Amino acid sequence: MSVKVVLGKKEYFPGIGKIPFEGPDSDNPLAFKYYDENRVVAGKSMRDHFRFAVAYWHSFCGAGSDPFGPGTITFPWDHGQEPMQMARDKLDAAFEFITKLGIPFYCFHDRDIAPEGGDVRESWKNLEDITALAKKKQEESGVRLLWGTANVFGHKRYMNGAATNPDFAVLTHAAAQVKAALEATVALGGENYVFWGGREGYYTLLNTDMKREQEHLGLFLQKARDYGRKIGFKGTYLIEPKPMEPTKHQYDFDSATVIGFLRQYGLAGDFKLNIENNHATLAGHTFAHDIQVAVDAGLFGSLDVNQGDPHNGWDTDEFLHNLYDAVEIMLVILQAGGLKSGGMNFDAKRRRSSTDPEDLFIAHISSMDTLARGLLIADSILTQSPYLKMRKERYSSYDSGKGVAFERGELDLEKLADLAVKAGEPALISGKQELYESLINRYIH
Ligand code: XUL
Ligand code: CO
Repeated sequence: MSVKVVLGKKEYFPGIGKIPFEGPDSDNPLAFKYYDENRVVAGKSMRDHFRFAVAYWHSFCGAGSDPFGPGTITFPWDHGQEPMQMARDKLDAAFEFITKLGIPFYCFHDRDIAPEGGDVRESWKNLEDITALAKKKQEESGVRLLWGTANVFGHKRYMNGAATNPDFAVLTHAAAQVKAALEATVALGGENYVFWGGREGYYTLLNTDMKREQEHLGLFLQKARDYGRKIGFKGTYLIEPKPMEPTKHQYDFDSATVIGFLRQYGLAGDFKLNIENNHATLAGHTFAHDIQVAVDAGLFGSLDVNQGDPHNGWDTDEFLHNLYDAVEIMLVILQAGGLKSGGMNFDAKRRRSSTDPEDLFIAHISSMDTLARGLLIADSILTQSPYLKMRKERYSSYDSGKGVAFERGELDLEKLADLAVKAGEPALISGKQELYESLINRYIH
């Protein structure tokens, strides 16, 4: 793709303007059909419901390489220039893209926005310089930082983990990176800070002291939390569960595992969960399930939105376009009272063969529209259908009589057993799964 220069300013996505809302009858792939940022649904604008964010790494760094071949996508901001100049050009391109799409937030790893230097100090300086530029870009555009994070998994030094590395020297390098990434996040007013456990896990128990590694991870997170608070970070720390890949056994397996870990290490007051669809499905759950688990624990933080391929078992990070999933998660989120300081980060990549610059726009637009439709449908189900009443009635035996006494903790096991003896075999009560499924489909159609 060519770069257009107008009045000395480079345009990296020429020919594509601000993406308009045109409504459901529009045939224009570069327009929103359902995501109308100002439309109020369930008391909030769509903009505030979703708090969408662009993921810097997939959108501006990942050129489509896979184990079988190099990248296929040519980025116009990458033409062999010196690495810091490339980082500055990439920043210009990123803000042009985010602004044209009208997305309010972005997310990054330290190494996405600034290159690793020859040593720790040079890496810190690179990140500080780009952070200063990003701050200006944020002020000019109104785009905000949903979260920052550190890439402590890509460099070869992290091949055996970062905070869980058996070598203490590697752990200190992870600390150096996390320290600087926290500083960048604070400087940019980031609302959250994410820890995805990159290579925190193991391949074989034969060479692994799991207990010691997990204790190191707990300590590391405590120290990172304390430093962030010391430099003025008031936002939420987030852990992003993933069950496998890159390691065979990732320590942050799923929501339930991470909740136990946070409670064990005294982190649940500062940390919440950042839940990703394709990570939940790799763990054998649905996205809605892992979100609900976090909501129920009071630890739901934010979302990485994407979807996996139902026919294979790795992290394909596709843009979410499954309407049924969107409805299911919006049902959970609406009932939980919304995203609060979290958001929906598009941790998704276009396919390796989607090489046109417009494909990056279309991918985001399609996902935003899918989620907007999901919101509208979920809101109708909750406000117009008998769905909530049906589910409540399933539990009505706990709303009166001995059921209430049980819920209050007033019946011991002997009293409960007596009740069974007296009442005899209970009548079968249908779970009505197909009725629920048909109700959801009726509202989708
Ligand atoms: C990897 C993944 C990461 C985190 C941030 O599967 O999801 O990109 O979101 O480190
Ligand atoms: Co993610």
